[in-house]
Amino acid sequence: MRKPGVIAFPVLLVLGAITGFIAYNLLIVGATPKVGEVQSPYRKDIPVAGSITEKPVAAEVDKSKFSNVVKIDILAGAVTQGNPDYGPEPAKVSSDALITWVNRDSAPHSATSGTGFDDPDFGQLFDSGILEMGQEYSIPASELGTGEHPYFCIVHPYMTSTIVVE
Ligand SMILES: [Cu+2]
Repeated sequence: MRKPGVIAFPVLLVLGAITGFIAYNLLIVGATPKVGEVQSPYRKDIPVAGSITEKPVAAEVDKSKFSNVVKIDILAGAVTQGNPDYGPEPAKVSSDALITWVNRDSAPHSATSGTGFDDPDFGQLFDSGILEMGQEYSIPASELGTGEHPYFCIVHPYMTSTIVVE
């Protein structure tokens, strides 16, 4: 009678190789993302030119019609969480004013109405879309209506502020 290991050893070797091959293909090759290929069912393409909200980009506002222009700076360094983001904060404006956000930071930002992505109405009242450094966005305060209007940055949702129309 042969020793039991004479058959069992090569069998175990082959089983080990098969297990290794399957595990490698399943867990390493199969799970490694490929460039330009997204398999997630949650993938949703973001329109590049506009914003993630459906709000159409506002037409150019005729600034000469407004004697009262309130500027809100998106402050340099706002990209870092914890830094001052929008200034002044909150911004108080009268209803005849034109509100203009200017991005003073090197990172792209937005001024988008709502308290954040949890807010089902975010972006409905106003949405600047992505503002690169130096770009600005204006909206007449009369379009917002009186009251407190929270807004945030869709790129960095920790950037939140409020505009108060009186
Ligand atoms: Cu931002």
